[in-house]
Amino acid sequence: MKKKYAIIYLLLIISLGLHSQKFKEAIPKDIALVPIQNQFRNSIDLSGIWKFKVDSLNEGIQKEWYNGVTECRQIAVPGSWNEQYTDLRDYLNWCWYEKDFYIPASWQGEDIYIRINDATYFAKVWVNGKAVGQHEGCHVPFAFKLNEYLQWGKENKISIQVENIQSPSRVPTGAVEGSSFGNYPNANYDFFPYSGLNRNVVLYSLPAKGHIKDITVRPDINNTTGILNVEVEKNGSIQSGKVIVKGHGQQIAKDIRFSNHYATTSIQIPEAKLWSPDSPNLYEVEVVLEEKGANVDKYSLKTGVRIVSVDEKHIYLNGEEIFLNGFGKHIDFPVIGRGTADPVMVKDFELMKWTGANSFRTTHYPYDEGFYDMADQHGFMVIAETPSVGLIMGGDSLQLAERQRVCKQYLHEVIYRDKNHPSVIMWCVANEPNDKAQLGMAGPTSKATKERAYSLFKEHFDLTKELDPTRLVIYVGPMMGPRYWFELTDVIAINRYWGWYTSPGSIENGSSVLSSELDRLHRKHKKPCMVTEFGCDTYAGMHAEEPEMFTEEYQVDFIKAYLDVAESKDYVVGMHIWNFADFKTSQSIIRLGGYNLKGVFTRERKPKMAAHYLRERWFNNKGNKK
Ligand code: BDP
Repeated sequence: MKKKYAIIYLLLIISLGLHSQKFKEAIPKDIALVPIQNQFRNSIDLSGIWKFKVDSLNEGIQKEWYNGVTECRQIAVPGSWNEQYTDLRDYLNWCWYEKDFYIPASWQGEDIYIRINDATYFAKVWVNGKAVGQHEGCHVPFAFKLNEYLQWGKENKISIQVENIQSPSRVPTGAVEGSSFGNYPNANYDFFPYSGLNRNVVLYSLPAKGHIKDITVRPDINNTTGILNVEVEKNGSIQSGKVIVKGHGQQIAKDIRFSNHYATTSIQIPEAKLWSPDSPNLYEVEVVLEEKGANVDKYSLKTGVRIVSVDEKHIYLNGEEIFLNGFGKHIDFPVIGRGTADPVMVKDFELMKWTGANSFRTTHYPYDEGFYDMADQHGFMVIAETPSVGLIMGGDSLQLAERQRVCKQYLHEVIYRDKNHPSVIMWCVANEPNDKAQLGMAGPTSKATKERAYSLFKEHFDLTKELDPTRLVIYVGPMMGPRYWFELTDVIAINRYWGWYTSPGSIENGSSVLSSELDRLHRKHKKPCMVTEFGCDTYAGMHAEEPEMFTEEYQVDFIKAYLDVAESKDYVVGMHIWNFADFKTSQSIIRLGGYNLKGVFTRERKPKMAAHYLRERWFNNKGNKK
């Protein structure tokens, strides 16, 4: 009998051994430059219909599905699986994606990479049945070099296994015991946990001889001269190159020489055309690698000359006071879920402009790169947020350490990817973090827990400033949340719903609480303040003679009262309405039909009365408080 068990055990070990594969961790630096096409670089977008198979028992690896899935469904990439299949609406467990592709013969001899722009939340990647790598995290790209896995002149197969299981050790956090949300699926955040390949997957080639890995452009201004401080990182043995800045009738070139793969230069642009919301002037920065007089690689990006600064009461762009009128948003649309859809993005910019907004926050995760390009071109100021939403800075030490690791990874990914966009004026390291000793716990936090939370949270700010000393850094504080963290921020940013979640029905009461709270915060911290979220659920088409909760009239009056408070205070620097449009979230008793209805537009982008009100108030008075 014993012998029988020993044999079974041995067979189990052997079979596990056979299936144990080594997955490289994705390297954040590999996503620093978005793939482009020019005479040295190529790319192929793998968007389209992929094979798709649900793996609720997580048996795919053991059954070697990486060699090809059978009896599968079809799925569109980009797009969230939860919206494409009825039975998968609330499904967050493992799924497999598979696509066959050819590499053009002309790419032979180049370095070939794959960039997966969003595999939420945890993904493993195989090419031709061989384990390539893995990545943890939502709504951020990752890339792997593929050369050793590819076959030339034959079909290749990419397989991606993805899951979005909610867990207390992940960011954002889910399945938190005792969480006040009481929602399904059990996410510790208020938007639907849309899963899978939400953005496109791109194959791209880079010159194998040596290529540009990263370009960091830091702008400055000296009187009328614009300065672009450029740092280039490359790989390979090439030692020299050029940086050329083009735009507005000027072309300025400088030679660069590399030492330890890095080169820096500073380009002066006389009479520079600065970037601002009114005049979103852009310059092209082209970097060329050269060897023996011949070009080996070239990369161009668009950026702007502008500086951001802050004092006790104001934020300045190029030395001029600015006021942020705008929204918190979501990437959310029927059928597409959190998937990238260019027509929706274009429409959203059109509608934001229609209201007269000049800014938005990428709540509550980084958006597709296209958003930042559009913002650069249309003069929107962006508060770029990481996926660290509803972050819990206390609780079990192991889980806390895991979350801290992922938060830092996000900061690298987000800053490497988005650092050259002039539209990004602030980084937001976290939305509504808290310092609870236990997950989901209410009540006071002990001194020791607070101290631990403070020093860990400070690391987020230190890292952000180290990676990018040129932008403002904030976190967004919740109602009744810890206030001692405001010491760390450049601007006090708060989300407030007085008159909605508290004193319901009384806008007057709510706005007067807001007014005195803002005064207290400013008196204590001597920093400019911004309300990064305020709003109320509004059922489109519901009306009342006198404002009443959920009616369009209540939303207009609520927004008006909050904007009036802001207008009366010279240290308030921005008001972002929650939310631009209605969006899908987990089911709960406070979310009718699984929707958060705080949009000033419906989910289909039809205006509520509040959208018209904002247009009246903002459009004719661009950039002003009124
Ligand atoms: C805020 C959160 C946001 C929610 C909003 C709300 O930052 O994600 O959707 O509350 O309750 O606290 O509508």
